[in-house]
Amino acid sequence: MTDLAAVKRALAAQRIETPSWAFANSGTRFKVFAQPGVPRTPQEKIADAAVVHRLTGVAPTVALHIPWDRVDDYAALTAYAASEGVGIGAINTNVFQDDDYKLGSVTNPDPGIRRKATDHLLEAIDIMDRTGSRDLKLWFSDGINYPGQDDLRSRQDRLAAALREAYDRLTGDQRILLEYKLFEPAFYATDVPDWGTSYAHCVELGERATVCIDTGHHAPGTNIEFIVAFLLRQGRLGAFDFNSRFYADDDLMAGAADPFQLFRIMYEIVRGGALDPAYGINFMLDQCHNIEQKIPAIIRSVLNIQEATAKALLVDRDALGRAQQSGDVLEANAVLMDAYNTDVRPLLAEVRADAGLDPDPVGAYRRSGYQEKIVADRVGGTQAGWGA
Ligand code: RM4
Ligand code: MN
Repeated sequence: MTDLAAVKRALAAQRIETPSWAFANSGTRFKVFAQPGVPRTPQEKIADAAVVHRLTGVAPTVALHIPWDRVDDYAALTAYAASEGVGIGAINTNVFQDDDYKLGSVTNPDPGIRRKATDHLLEAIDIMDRTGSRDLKLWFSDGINYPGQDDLRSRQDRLAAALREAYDRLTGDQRILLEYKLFEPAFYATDVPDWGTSYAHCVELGERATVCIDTGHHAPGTNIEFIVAFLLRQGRLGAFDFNSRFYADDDLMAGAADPFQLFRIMYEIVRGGALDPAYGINFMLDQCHNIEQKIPAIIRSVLNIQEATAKALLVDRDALGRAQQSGDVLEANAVLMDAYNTDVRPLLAEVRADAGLDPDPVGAYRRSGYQEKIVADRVGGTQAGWGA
């Protein structure tokens, strides 16, 4: 029997981090469609993130991307965020947009370029010192397009050396989240292509290095919940970049393409006791809203994750365990599907009402007048960085 009060408490305590870049313009490599009212500054991105938090109650931190969110005074930016009711979350590095990085950043054959890329990682840790951020999120676009273009194994050595330098610079509760991605922009071989590579580098580095799973960064058909279960068992799952995909790294709203997959992932999280923020997993969004309005799309993504989580919490684990133990395949599957097929929207509406929130955050956003206000106030919003 599921304890409904406990389910509601877990849902109220859930935390989801929003990405600053999702509030700004983005696009595909074919076109960036500019939207009116998008943020022009890191402060305006933070203000938008604060709106998402005020309406959902579960998104109290916003991740920054450097250099897109570079400012002179990070203490002032952190104070501004606090005044808006949010905190600065993970610091994302960007070693993929400089001409120097054509043949790689930390894995580049040129030691001077490797130095520049590694220095950027260290700069990001300096920023964490000033914002109080715990997480350094590393994603390397490094890889090669043609067999023979560079030595696969030497590139791993160069990667390990740069990671070591960054790792040794961490203090306090700071940690590294090492993200992987199967392909793109490199097409033949990527230097951190999969969770196994990320995991092996994390183990080599030490306990403060954990894997970040971006749900869009796998081959089609990959069983992501297996990766979740495995990494949790090893104590090496540090974070998610949630988004959804139909084909490759589509960066669509979490839960839009495959809500059942999101449920299966969240079930492994609940099963592993890892939903509680105290466990330390950073549940981030990493999305781009190319054609839809950004703030309500981010709110919708948060709600989709909440719905998947509520269903995962509703799984009758005693009944599931009994069915599994007795080898009752159909019953075990039915127990899981019963939870998935529950309409949890009324339950989440109650959780929001209990927290003094509008039960319908997307509707509340539309009624708030905020969209009209930013369209009027903000002229000349910037891109997140793509094509800039
Ligand atoms: C990458 C990766 C990173 C994100 C950038 C914008 O594909 O997912 O997490 O920082 O995109
Ligand atoms: Mn990502």
